[in-house]
Amino acid sequence: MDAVHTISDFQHKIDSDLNIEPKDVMPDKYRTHLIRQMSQHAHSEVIGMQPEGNWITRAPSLRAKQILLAKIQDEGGHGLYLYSATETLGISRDELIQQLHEGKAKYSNIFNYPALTWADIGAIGWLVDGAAIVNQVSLQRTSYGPYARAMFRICKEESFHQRQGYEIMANMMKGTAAQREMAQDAMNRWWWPSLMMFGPHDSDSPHTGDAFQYKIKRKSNDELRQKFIDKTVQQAEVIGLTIPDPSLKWNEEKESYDHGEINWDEFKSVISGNGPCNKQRMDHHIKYHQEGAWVREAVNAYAQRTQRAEAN
Ligand code: BYC
Repeated sequence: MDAVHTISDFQHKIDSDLNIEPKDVMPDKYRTHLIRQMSQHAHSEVIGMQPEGNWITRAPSLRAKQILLAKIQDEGGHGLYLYSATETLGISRDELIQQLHEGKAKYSNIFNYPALTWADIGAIGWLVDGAAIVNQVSLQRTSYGPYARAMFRICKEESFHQRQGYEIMANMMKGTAAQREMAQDAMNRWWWPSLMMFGPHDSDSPHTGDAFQYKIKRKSNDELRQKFIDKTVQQAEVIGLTIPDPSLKWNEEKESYDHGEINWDEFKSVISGNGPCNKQRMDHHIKYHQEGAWVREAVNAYAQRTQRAEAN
């Protein structure tokens, strides 16, 4: 189908499972929903570099350091694709960053927890990237073309990240008693916040209705969370880690795991700015954004000079 010129063309494209593209006419509600979700996604990728960046100088081997550096660089790249994709909706990168700094835009709850030990780097790669993949594979079928296409590339890189985290955890579980204890401690601290990454239960999720109507979401928060739990419990068992949930139990009938209740008070507190590292993450971002102003000015000046030279 050619470019969309009317709202009824838009609906026809949505109904036919075709991607909406930047120049298509779209309802304001669709545009603002996407700007909110995609910018939060971009901010999460970039803020997510901080807990891991903290370990680059302390990685236990040169190999581990190289892999971690490459992973963190990938996350920065994901942020850039997502900011560019969001800009196609008619908002500038400056405005998006300003919304983040003013607390008007959120980023994932998970990056407000500290990475205390090397095992936390394993847990982040395995659980956090693992949860992100489950969510993002489903977003490969989201209705907005630039977002869906960004997801394809991001998912390929995230699979590598998930494996690097699992490898760290598997190696630690083959190590000394102290290493095994460290891995289990990281598992205990990261498990529940990872489940919170999928957002509130469907019954408490205000955006899910519109997200399904516009085919922005293809699977609900609870469906994706369940998928992640079912796949991850088995991976934990293989390397001898215990999931810190006494209520976790295989349900024959549902062919999936029943799990304990998530602490939604903690989730609400963290996403409202009161998690253990919210202030630290934001202060860090603001400081380096301000210090980088001269780079942005130089890039703009160079682009203007090149444009002038080409025009002459
Ligand atoms: N954290 O109606 P709901 C990565 C908010 S980074 C914070 O269910 P929706 C990585 C939600 O925004 C990958 N806030 O919302 C990077 C809303 O508040 P607002 C990150 C959350 O949008 C570096 C309210 O709660 N992935 O992998 O339908 C290193 C009600 O929620 C969260 C993405 O960003 C949360 N977890 O569904 C390592 C995925 N959950 O906006 C790894 C893209 C909910 O009204 N995003 N809230 O103020 C999505 O798929 C959806 O936005 C969500 C939430 C499933 C997260």
